[in-house]
Amino acid sequence: MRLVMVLSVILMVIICLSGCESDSGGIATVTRMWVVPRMTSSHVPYYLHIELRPTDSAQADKQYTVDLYEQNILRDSTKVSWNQAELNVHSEKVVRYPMSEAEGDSYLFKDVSHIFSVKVHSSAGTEGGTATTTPTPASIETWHVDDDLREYPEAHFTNIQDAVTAARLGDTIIVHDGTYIENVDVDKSLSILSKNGAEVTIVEAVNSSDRVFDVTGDFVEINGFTVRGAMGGGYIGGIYLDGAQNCTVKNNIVTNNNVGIWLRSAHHNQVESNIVRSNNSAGIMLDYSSHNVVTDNSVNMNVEGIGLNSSDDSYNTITRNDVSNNEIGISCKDHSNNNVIFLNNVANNNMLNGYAHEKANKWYSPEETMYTYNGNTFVNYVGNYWSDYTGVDINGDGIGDSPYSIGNDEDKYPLVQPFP
Ligand SMILES: [Ca+2]
Ligand SMILES: [Ca+2]
Ligand SMILES: [Ca+2]
Repeated sequence: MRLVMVLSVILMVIICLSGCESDSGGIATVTRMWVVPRMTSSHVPYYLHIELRPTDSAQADKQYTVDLYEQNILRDSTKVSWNQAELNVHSEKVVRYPMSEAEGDSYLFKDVSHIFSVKVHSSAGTEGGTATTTPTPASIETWHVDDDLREYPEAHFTNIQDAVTAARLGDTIIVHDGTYIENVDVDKSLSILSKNGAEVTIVEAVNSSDRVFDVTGDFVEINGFTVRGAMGGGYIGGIYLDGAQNCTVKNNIVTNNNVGIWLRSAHHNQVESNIVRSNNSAGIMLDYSSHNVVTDNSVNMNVEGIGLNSSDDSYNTITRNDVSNNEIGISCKDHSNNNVIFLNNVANNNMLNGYAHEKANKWYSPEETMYTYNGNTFVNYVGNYWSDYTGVDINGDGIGDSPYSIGNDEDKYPLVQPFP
């Protein structure tokens, strides 16, 4: 008897699912399905969001159940309803289901439509049957921006902010060659990418007292722009991550701002392969920010090259950067601790190559590493190259035999040649 029941349940599901495929007369269609990343204010790290558009079969003010299936197995349910005004314009509604952090991570920005499906139905039995629908969700959308509509005449917008406003979480914005005079506020997870790189895609502050890119959303990527003209004092930077997490700032040329790239209370971000030069104060500044990676940047001709500035800057990794011809190269001010700073080339900075307020950071690799020097292979910790290091390397392993002094701290393994 029990076996029969189980079988019939399975059969019902199968019937539903096969029926779903062909049923176009359901209550609602799924127009979109996406995973929303961690919001700092939320207790649940991720939600699966599903956008539903009512069909003509939907009735006003009736509560419908939305069953979520994950790979054809019922996982969760929630409710949705529309009033008559909403039905008149087929107004979309978003329902959402909590996900674990691990799930959210693996589904984020992926096409989840082949994993999840939904069934929208009225309360069982009372409405003369169940209407169902299977999603044909739109994939993540790509928006095109072109300032003069020359490179991309079909572009959706001529400025970046309008695209950011129109886009939904997880969308991609492609910015074509041009000069964009604007200040862009990015408050949601988006990839904002130039089509052809920073040399030909310029974003310049229209209001020099505002940031060029002001990022408050998590999981934002800003890739391939010249960013300039945020010259005002105070908390003004070319690219400013304000409490943002898991963002990527990559392949940009950041120049002629107050601070070039500024992370404030921003964690787990990647700042990579940017050219940061000729900014009025710091090139790259980390402020109350932890677990960020700053790597492969060229940081030149700023007042301070890379600055870790305030308390609670910790567990950041600063590596493989060229930091030269600034007034001060790399500085760790008070209460910046547990940062790891290694394999940087710090050269020809006018006042100081390095400064540390206290002995609280590692100015060498977290682990011993294998490297070759003059054709020989060695295993050791590796520090940074400092152009004004005066020590000697008697044993010829490429590492100075005495520490390099950095304010109140030191690099115990200074490199005697720049890192290639
Ligand atoms: Ca253009
Ligand atoms: Ca702004
Ligand atoms: Ca040595």
